[in-house]
Amino acid sequence: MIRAVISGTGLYTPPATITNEELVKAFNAFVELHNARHADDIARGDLEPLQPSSSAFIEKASGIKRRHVIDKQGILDPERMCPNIPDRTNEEASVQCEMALAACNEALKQAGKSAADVDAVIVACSNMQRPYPAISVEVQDALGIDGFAYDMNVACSSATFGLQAAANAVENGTARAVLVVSPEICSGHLNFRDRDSHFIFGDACTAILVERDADVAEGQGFEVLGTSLKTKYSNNIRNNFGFLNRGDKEGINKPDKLFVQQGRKVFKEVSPLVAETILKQLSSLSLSPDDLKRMWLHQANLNMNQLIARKVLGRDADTKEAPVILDEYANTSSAGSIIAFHKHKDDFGSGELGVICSFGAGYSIGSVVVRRR
Ligand code: CO8
Repeated sequence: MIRAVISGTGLYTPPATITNEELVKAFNAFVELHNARHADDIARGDLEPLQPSSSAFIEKASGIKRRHVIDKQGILDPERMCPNIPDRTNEEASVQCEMALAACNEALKQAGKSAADVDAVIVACSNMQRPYPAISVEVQDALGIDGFAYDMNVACSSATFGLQAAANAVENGTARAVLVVSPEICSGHLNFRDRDSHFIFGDACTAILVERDADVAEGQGFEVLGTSLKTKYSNNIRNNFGFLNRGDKEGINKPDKLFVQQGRKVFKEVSPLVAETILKQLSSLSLSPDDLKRMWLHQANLNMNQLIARKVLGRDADTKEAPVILDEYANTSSAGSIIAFHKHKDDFGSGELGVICSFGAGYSIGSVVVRRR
């Protein structure tokens, strides 16, 4: 029987960073401008003044200290509050393709493989720069892979759902090796004028190479023991941006065409679902939580991760057991749990076990149990 193995991972981190203090300064400058422009409406009581943001709140409520972004200047301009990412010609590589290449090349190098060893590319992320041709086919072409590629989107769970698709393809023989790439440009769909969420996201790209066990040297990589996916419909994390927007007279100008969430409800509803999914999966693999050395959890909120880890382990987890990268990266959607895995896996000894688990919009949960070979 063919077993799927994660033989390499890669990460592209945009060089520009924005601290909470910088973000809050820009937001508060926007608030002052907005309130001054609407001073008459506010004085008449027709409009509530916007309230300032605070970096102390952001760090306490989320654990986020800074984020990496594709463009800093546009986000911090109080008159713009959106990244500057100019269109490119059809002959130039797309931004997502460029990020994907950097991450894929690192994953291939880590695995000691080349494009000739790979049959498929899955670009799995929350937002695609364009509908077609698929970003994945562009990446496939740029890498020189003779095979197939497709894009998929399951919001924050895109990478883990992509991992299941890759593991299935390898195990059923439809591909020798698959690259799962998650170029997340979350700043492109974040409403930087919304106090409740302007601090939540950052940009990054991860790549994972999944190969069949026979092609990976003994003792190298992580065997995929099992994948478990769960979805449950909810409007609590929503984005109504889409190809039919031009059919509405307001087009894309309404705030619901950007990321919107009921953060409290998400926290309360998703945390128990995630713990339950992991526990069920461990039980189906005849494993117990004590068998896990590490949980590489989705990186949206530090308090949420601590609660989930406590629910799974029955006690508090330390940062070795549930590593944190959201302080540095913020929420990078589906890339988050993979960044945690990429950065915190090298101390694993043969036979040690861990779980990669994502959760987010949909709701969607993707859990992947792995064992170091
Ligand atoms: N500064 C100061 N005060 C603030 C701010 C701010 N920026 N924002 C809110 N407050 C105030 C509120 O007004 C409120 O005041 P009051 O008590 O007087 O009403 C108080 O602070 C508390 O507000 P909240 O209850 O909203 O604060 P929480 O403690 O719940 O923290 C969080 C808010 C951080 C949003 C938290 O609820 C959270 O992280 N929840 C989980 C969210 C989550 O996991 N989401 C996952 C979604 S991501 C996903 O699936 C990917 C989708 C695709 C991505 C696309 C790219 C954009």
